[in-house]
Amino acid sequence: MAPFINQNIFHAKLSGRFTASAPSNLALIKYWGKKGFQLPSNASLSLTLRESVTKMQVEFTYDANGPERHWEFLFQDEPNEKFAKKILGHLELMTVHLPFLAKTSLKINSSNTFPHSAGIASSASASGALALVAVALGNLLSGQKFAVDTNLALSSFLARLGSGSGSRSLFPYSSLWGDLGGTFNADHGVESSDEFAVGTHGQIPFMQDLEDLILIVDKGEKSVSSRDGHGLMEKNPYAGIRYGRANQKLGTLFSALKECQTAEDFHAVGPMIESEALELHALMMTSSPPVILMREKTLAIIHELWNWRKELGAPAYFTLDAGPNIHLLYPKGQAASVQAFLVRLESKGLLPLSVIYDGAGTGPALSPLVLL
Ligand code: 2P0
Repeated sequence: MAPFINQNIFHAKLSGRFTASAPSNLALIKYWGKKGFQLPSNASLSLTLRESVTKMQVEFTYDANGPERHWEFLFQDEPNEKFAKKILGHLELMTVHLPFLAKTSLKINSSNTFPHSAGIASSASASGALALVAVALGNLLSGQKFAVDTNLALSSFLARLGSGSGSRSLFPYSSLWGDLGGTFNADHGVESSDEFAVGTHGQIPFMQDLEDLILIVDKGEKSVSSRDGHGLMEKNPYAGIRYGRANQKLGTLFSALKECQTAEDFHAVGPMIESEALELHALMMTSSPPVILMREKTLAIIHELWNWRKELGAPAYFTLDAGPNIHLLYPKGQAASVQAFLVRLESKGLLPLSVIYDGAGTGPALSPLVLL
């Protein structure tokens, strides 16, 4: 696919500012294990979040004949070494495909709408926002005008270089990343690819109606980074079974989601989502060294959810990311019932530390260019 942007840059010097925002996303079928460079060992399917968003303001000066480019990163107006390392590393990787970046000085100021400690993937939203700006800048400097879908595919490709899950942060409501082969593509009218993610709202519009109540049970730093977690899959004894099985599960879930129309229909897909979350954690537990990211409270809340569902039949199911916090997924219209669940948790001494009301979102946004 790369290099995909025409490198005929028409400007000798240009300064301006782009502001982009990109959401985080929540995988229903998980990306856990890589091959090659930032390619997934299996396909993943995600919900694009609405409230958990990275906003990035990027001031740029492209100067074909200027001095060395200078890149500067601030997180919420302050220097942040850890985030800067990630973002600047991502820019280096993008420069391979977008050589104009080597002559572009950048001042990036990034902020998140969600607390870092919430365990929501800020690397996904940040890499999505940065890639969006990089593509917009390339188009501006080269005068290329791609169709919207092409711009998103390019952005997704570039986001992937910074964070695999970031490739899925650029599409409304739902996204699929990973090559599932010709039969899946033909059956569902999707061009699935390892190189970039695609939007799947047209195929599975039901995802638009999903809400995600995030129950924060622990605010500590993760004991294993995602990058190290992916690495652990290389020697996981179940890796061979996992990748084919994950793709198969994705196909089954995708077909079932296509059939969903009413809130009650969520019962047909919820169990698959829960079992996939537990499978992700089972993979961590069977890695060497083993990793346990769930806390006592995570398990207690899961058991309480199961009891509650048995009694009341509410269409609410959990998933987990690579962390201890619970994402309670339910179709719109179930808010009162979910509130009752929180009251029930309180009565059992299981109230989470905090909650975030999130849900399906429309995806990224790019503000018009401001020339400086
Ligand atoms: C996912 N996770 O599909 C899975 C589920 C965490 C649990 O993708 O190394 O931060 O940057 O490509 O994307 C986390 O992995 O890893 C992740 P990198 P990333 O959302």
